[in-house]
Amino acid sequence: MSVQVFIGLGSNLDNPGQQIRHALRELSELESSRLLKDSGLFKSPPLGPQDQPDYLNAVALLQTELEAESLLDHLQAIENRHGRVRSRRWGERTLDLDILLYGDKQIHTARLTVPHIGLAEREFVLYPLEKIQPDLVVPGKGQLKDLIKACPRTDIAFLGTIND
Ligand code: ROI
Repeated sequence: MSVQVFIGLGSNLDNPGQQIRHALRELSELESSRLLKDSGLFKSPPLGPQDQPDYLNAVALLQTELEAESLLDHLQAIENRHGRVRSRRWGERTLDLDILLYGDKQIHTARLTVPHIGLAEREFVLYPLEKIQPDLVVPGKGQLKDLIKACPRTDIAFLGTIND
């Protein structure tokens, strides 16, 4: 059975725009999956240590037949191909791919928490989600519009559409 999945993309190292463009292409090539939409590109100040570059963020909407944990394996393989190394907690990264929402499921396993932890407090997730689906309801958390109203303001900026 196929399910609609929202995936968060973030990068602040090694040409972040290209990291995100390439990652979107790789998402579009995943087995048993189809890339339906992306949010376009957003720029935001780092959440976490401030002595790191600003982030570029986007959200992708994927239709997939992959199970959540199998999708996670694929996302981690893409991150690794992008040279992802974990330096410090909440530190800089070449590419971060997070399963934000997996259909209307709430998942709590050792590897995976869905909806993604922190989703409701992160403008760099909420605004891109709004670009794709303004009337979204986040399982267990309510209307996206209400989450946005309650979210602390940052300097997030929409940079425009993502071209290949
Ligand atoms: N901060 C921003 N602005 N964007 C991110 O994608 C992001 N990702 C992270 C941490 C380090 C928490 N900060 C971030 O993982």
